[in-house]
Amino acid sequence: MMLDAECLDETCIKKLVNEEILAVRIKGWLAPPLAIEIGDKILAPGFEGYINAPSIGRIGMAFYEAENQPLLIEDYFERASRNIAELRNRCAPYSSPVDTLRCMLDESWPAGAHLENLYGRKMYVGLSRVVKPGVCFLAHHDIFAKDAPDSFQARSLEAQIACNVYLNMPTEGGVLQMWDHDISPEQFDEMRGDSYGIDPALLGAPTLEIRPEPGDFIMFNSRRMHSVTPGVADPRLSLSFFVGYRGNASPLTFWS
Ligand SMILES: O=C(O)CCC(=O)C(=O)O
Ligand SMILES: [Fe+2]
Repeated sequence: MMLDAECLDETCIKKLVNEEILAVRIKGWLAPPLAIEIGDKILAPGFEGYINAPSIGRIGMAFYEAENQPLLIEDYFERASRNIAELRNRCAPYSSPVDTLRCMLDESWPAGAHLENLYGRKMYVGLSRVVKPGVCFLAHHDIFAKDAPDSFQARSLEAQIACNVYLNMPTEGGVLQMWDHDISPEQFDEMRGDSYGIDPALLGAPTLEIRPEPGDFIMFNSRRMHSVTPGVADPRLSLSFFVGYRGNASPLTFWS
């Protein structure tokens, strides 16, 4: 169900998109002390809460926060390039781990990899997410076509992979949980009501549990249900984006 890999390569991406595995972990992708140092630099100037999940902090804006509302979508695109530069600046003099991963995806995938575009505009990539101690990141799935239902670009994805670099972790908890069984978008929307997610207890025992460590890089099938257990004492900081797959001959794309 989970593969421990040495590096990001074509084989592990294919196993994920073919649903042979739920997740791939590259342990110590960044040296833990470097991950923590970059994490401190990212947090130092402060951050805001999600529009639709205020107990979870973030730097940058995720496309799914726009919830298909035209003014928020405009806001998202208008801030995209500034938000990309913001992460770069916060990481300096180190390179942004997201920039490095963008290069590695392009280098490892034969057809290349590039920034996703939607409605003819470049998307944002490189969201920093902060989950405070005691907060449960509710169970949900991430499906691009649900966030942009009128877009051919979004509907043409054959698979969607969530990518996370973990920079800081709570002393306990903060476990990524995943479920193998599918919940249809309609069924999930009915269960969640106005909330972005559902109580993980409603899903029964998770198929896979991973407690990331600072420096780990994890990719998983974002169309399957997943959640994060509450942490103790320290905030859980990760850099997060999605990778879209449209067949072996097409470039991968990335966005947050
Ligand atoms: O922080 C995590 O471990 C997973 C976050 C998540 O929901 C995602 O990347 O889609
Ligand atoms: Fe998610």
